[in-house]
Amino acid sequence: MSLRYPFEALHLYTAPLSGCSARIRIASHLKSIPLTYHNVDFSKSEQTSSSYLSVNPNGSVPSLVVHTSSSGNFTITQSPAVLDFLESHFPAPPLLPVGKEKWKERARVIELVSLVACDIQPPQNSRIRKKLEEEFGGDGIKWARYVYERGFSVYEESLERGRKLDGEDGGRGRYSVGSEVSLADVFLVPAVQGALRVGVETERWPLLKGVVDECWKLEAFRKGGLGGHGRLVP
Ligand SMILES: N[C@@H](CCC(=O)N[C@@H](CS)C(=O)NCC(=O)O)C(=O)O
Repeated sequence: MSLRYPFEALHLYTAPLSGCSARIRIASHLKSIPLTYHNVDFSKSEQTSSSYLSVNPNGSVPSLVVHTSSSGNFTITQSPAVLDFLESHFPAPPLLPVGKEKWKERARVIELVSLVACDIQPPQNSRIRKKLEEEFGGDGIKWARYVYERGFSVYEESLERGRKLDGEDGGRGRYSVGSEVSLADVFLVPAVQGALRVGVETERWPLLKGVVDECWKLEAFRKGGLGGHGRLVP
């Protein structure tokens, strides 16, 4: 797929093991959007270099730089804002349920996205863990496990509630919300990959594990996920 006016090119600042960047990579593969990748090397602290801070003052990935022919470059930081941009301009396939009659499904997707984006990912982020260890003498890995385990238990409960709402309707319930891939799955899979890296196994959340296994059958998740090497365990 080539880009349509008014975008000339889309440049993604990303890091291979960044779950927040993986959200964008997976969504762009699902939607067949061509992105030019720029790797930000965390091992060299490039995310806090002055050149990268001029792109993203939060010192985090992802950042999407949109090159336009009419008004120069426009930078979007924060993965939900980037995903909203992609959803608006590349609506197929939709990753957010559309239409008034789908209001419950849409609310469920945004609820699950928020659970990962607000209640799971930020508290276990590497810079928080580092601070916890260096300034408060805490155990960053143990903390990350706690955050993931608590969050995934809530996710599992939400899936259970959703399945009850959907009833025994044929193939429904394969993914986080219904039978279509949504942003909820795009946020969940990289979070599960991050959790595996700190030793959290997903067997104890059977619905969540089922969703992740189903997503992993899709190339977009294998290509865009953490590491991008086609493995669930990075
Ligand atoms: N709310 C931001 C979070 C971005 C974020 O925290 N990204 C992580 C990687 S997943 C990062 O760049 N961390 C930098 C660091 O820990 O120094 C978003 O959704 O884009």
